[in-house]
Parts: sequence; C-alpha cells; structure tokens
Amino acid sequence: MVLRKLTGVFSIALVIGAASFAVAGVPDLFLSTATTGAGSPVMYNLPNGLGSTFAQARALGNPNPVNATITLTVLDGGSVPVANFSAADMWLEKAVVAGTGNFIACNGGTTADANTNASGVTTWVAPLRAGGWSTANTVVVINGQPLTSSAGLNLRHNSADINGDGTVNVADIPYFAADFGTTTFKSDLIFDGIVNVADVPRLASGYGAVCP
Ligand SMILES: [Ca+2]
Ligand SMILES: [Ca+2]
Repeated sequence: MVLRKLTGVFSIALVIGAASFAVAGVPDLFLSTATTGAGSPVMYNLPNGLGSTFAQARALGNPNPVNATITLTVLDGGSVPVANFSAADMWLEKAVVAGTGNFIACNGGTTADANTNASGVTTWVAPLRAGGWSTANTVVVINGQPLTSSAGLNLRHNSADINGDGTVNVADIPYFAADFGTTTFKSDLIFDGIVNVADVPRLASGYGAVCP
C-alpha cells in the first residue's frame, strides 16, 4: 500500500516535471507579442533587399517616412524571456485573406534581424527581400506557427515587383501603366494615396532586382 502511494506520488512528480520541461524555453505563441508603428504604415520592398528599411515606411497623410520597426518579445509558457532564439526561425508572412495581394518572400527574406536578446526581444529594421503587395495584416511567425496573441500587425507592403514573381522586369510595367493616375495601392510605390510621376523613380531604380 505504501509502495503504491509512493509510486503514485512519483508518477505525479514525473508528469509535473515533464510539463515544465515542455514549456521552459519554448516560445509561447499567445504570451509572445509583436508591435509595429502607428498609422497603418506601408513598407516598400525589393527582392534584392534594396527596398526601404522599417524606419522608412510610409503612412497616408504624412509627407515624411514613418517608423514601422517590428519589435517581437518571445516568452515561454512561464512568461520567461526566451533568449538567443534563432533569427532564422522567426519570420513575417502576409495574412491569408482573399483579394489582399500577392506578397512573396525570397528564401529567408523576411527573417528577424537577429537572434533574441537576453530579454527575449528581436526586431525587424533591415529591408526585407520580398516582392508583390499586401493590404492584409503582417503576421509574425515563430517556428512556422503564427502568433496567436493578435490577428497580426497593421503593416502593408508594396514593391516594384508588382506581379509578385520575385523579379522587377518588363512584366511589371503594364500593371504600373494601368494604375497610373489612380489610387490603386499596388502601384503606389511611394505610398501617398496616388500613383503618379513621383512613383516612377522607384520602378526605375528597382528595375532588374531579383531574389538572391
Ligand atoms: Ca515581377
Ligand atoms: Ca505615390
């Protein structure tokens, strides 16, 4: 009887131990959180990584660049910061919503700038290697799973790679031409609500950009 009781206690201890082991150091998708700049900023991306930094995003009604830096705090199930978590396992995706764009990332093109620090924090400041456009939320993904702490970040994307095939070339020009003079988001490369002559230099300077 005593032995049976002891065995029971031992089993419970094993279960608790296993639960703690499963949680410690493993990112919790609900407790981990991400933020970006206010004002529904828009990122300008190129497949070759020569688009805008997150500090140079655009927002409607603001003639100056706005800071859309993403800050991600990675916590485990015990709300303990997960330090030195690999940058390669934290990346951005477009939320899957019909009719909101053809955003594509080059291989590894949207990973975090660095591994998490001692506080479990990493950022996205450097330009992405990406093309296409998105008016859906930007989703922060850890180990292939989206954060569940929010529905994503209010951060949109556009690119001189308007058709989202990873290359800026002659195939993108007809889209820009068709949108010229309109308010169409995907061709508003310097985002200010109008596709006009001011957007042409971005198409020109991005010409030839490809995924590395
Ligand atoms: Ca293209
Ligand atoms: Ca514009």
